[in-house]
Amino acid sequence: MDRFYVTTPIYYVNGAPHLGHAYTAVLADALARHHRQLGERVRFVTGTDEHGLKVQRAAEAEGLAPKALADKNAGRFRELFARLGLSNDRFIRTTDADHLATVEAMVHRLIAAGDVYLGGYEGWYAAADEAFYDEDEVVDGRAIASGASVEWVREESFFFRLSRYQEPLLAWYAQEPAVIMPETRRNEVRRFVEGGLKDLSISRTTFSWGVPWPGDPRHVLYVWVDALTNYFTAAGGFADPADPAEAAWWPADLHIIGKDILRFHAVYWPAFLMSADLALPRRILTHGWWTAGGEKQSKSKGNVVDVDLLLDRYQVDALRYFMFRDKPVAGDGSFSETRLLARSNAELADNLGNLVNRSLKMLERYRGGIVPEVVAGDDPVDRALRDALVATAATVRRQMADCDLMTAVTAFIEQCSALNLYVNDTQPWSLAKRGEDRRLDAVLYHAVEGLRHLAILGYAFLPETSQAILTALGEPAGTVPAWTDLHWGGLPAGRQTSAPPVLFPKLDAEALGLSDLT
Ligand code: ME8
Repeated sequence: MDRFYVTTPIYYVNGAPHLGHAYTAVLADALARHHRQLGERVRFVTGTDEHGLKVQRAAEAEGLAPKALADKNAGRFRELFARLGLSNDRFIRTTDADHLATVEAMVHRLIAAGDVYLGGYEGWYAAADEAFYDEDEVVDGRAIASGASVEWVREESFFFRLSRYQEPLLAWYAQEPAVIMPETRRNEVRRFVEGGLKDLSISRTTFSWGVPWPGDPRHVLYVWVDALTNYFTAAGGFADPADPAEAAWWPADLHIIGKDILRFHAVYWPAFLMSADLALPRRILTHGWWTAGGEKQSKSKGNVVDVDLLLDRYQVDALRYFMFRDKPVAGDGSFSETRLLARSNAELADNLGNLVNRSLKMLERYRGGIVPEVVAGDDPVDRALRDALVATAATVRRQMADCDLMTAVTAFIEQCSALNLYVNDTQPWSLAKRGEDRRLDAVLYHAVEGLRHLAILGYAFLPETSQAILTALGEPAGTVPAWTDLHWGGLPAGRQTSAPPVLFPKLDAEALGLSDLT
């Protein structure tokens, strides 16, 4: 594959972003960066979902027009994503003009396919989820799946003939078993579809904050049709003859979503695409939740972690690293700042940071910071280090292809430990004392060339750190370190390196007042 189009969900603008939003965004960013390293053309899109009842109500509660609330909160998402170092190519908002045009064209396609009819909807609706629920999905006024409170709605509505797509969807799941990841989620979706699909209400008449139904402005489009279509808009939409290159981004290679919105992405979205005669996404990665007190962190539960606060305390790379390292992608994980602090100190400051510091300092002390001549040296310790670096690169590559960031980042940090051990074992300071110059050259070379490898391997997870290491090694700054540069001997002899950067200052739990945090 020579291209990679990756998306995050677009986030509701009813409130401020929190750790859960940051997580999906950073996952997508790491995969986008990795694919850029592989030399692929990459498009990475994130953004905000701005229409619907939930946003309209939040705006009313704040005494703002919905668009004003959307502007305010879209700005907060943008700012946070900049702080997190996201490398997205576009931040799409569903109020963007090109999106509105694409949505309208999409609805016309569904109509042209004979998949839309006017009817009456009566049933449960949860504004918090912007979802319709069946009787058996509701208990005591709440949706069982999400806990959101439901209300009974009864109104005229346009329907999408979702029932027509039961068989085509089942055929797609069977033909492309790897599309929905992980497998447990695929099975969940398949069982849901096997249970039968009812036609879906795709318009509302009882509020106004939405895309007007083409040709019938009494209706606004159901927000999920509008929202899901963002992925297609951001791929260029219906081939714009002025810019055919843009449209070439469809289909998406990877949609990354939380498990709360699986049904929308693995059932409704492919059905809309089939109806519109558009290609289906190649993969849908479903991740688990960051929890607090055993529950999903969510704005409505008021149990969210403030990412800005964390970023005031920790390096952005420490937070990114922690989110990959501490929770498997597919599973849930309870967030603990104590653990974030412990990992930042032990794994990043003491392990990686110390390794960079001591290696460059020794090179400075013993060789004036100049990279020594490459010594072929078949010392078994050297060979073992080189072999380990090759193996780690293969592991990271494979795990990133499987979207298993926890295993990938763990292999990376274990490689940092291994390089630290190499320095401990070879004892450059003793070699210097004994005047074993050739051996010292070999060892120093292995240490700093090892650092170069680590900077390339860690770029997807720790982009700022990776750049700082490469800069200290005199490598070109600001460019994406290519995966093909992972070959031994890339660091040229005679290169002047600079003083080690301070990567991860040691943090003190008491000074941070950590006792009253999770
Ligand atoms: O659902 N842990 O938007 P949303 C991990 N607008 N991830 C979490 C999380 C948590 N506790 N909480 C939220 C919507 N997320 C729709 C999407 S897409 C066409 C429309 C992440 O603001 C996770 O990715 O409720 C989840 O799917 C997304 O935020 C939902 O964000």
